[in-house]
Amino acid sequence: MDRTLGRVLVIVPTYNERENLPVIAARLRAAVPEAHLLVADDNSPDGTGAVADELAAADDHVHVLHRPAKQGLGAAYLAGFAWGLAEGFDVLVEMDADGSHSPEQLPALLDALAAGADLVIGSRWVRGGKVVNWPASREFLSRGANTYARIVLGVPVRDTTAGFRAYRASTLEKIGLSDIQSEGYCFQVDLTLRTIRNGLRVTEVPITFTDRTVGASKMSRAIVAEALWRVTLWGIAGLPHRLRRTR
Ligand SMILES: Nc1nc2c(ncn2[C@@H]2O[C@H](COP(=O)(O)OP(=O)(O)O)[C@@H](O)[C@H]2O)c(=O)[nH]1
Ligand SMILES: [Mg+2]
Repeated sequence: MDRTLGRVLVIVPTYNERENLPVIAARLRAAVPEAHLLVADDNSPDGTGAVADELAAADDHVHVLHRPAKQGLGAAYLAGFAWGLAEGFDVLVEMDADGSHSPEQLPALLDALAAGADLVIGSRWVRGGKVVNWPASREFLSRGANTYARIVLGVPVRDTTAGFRAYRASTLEKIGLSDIQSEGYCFQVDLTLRTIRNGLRVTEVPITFTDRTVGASKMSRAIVAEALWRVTLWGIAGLPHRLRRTR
């Protein structure tokens, strides 16, 4: 792994991940020992926050952000980014707690960042990318959402909803985080679009995404609905720009 990137912070949002968190934390600490971990917990009823505190007490590379209530993935990441930027981290990574994203594949994402990308997406839908154990309905939803986003937004990215990614701190500073309203998984599309519209470089690296075996998904109809209407509005708002480009 390239060491010129500087200090790396991996942000893991949690809501009811008490059994998964210690496993993913240990895997990350073993796979990329120099990286720090920030758990952003939304006051999980199952006590994930207390589990995170125990991990942090035993390891100076583990930190916890306790948030008051379930406010969605977007809000948890924005709070994590603000914490990491204030602490002076140079790279901010997003990763799920449930084992779907392999910490062992993080070095590949970091290598692509070191090679010149401003945002690296761990992608299921590029050549070499895979999903394991996903029900057909989830694969259909993800493929459909990505195809819709790619066409409506006109971005050349195969997996805009992916949640395993690495940002340079400079990317987050440039795209502006203060006016982000996306709450659910469309947060990922939002940040991809902002990165591209700011003229920054996005690279997709193939990953193997393995569905969780423990705990429950927080995916909901409300999250899908939010993604659909926001992506549609972003597409309409971007139309004048796209038409100018093609003329
Ligand atoms: N802090 C926080 N974490 C969340 C929230 N919603 C989902 N997560 C976390 O985000 C990650 C992805 O969610 P998950 O339910 O696995 O989504 P799926 O893989 O798309 O089914 C997991 O680590 C969840 O615990 C939320 O509202 N707040
Ligand atoms: Mg998951």
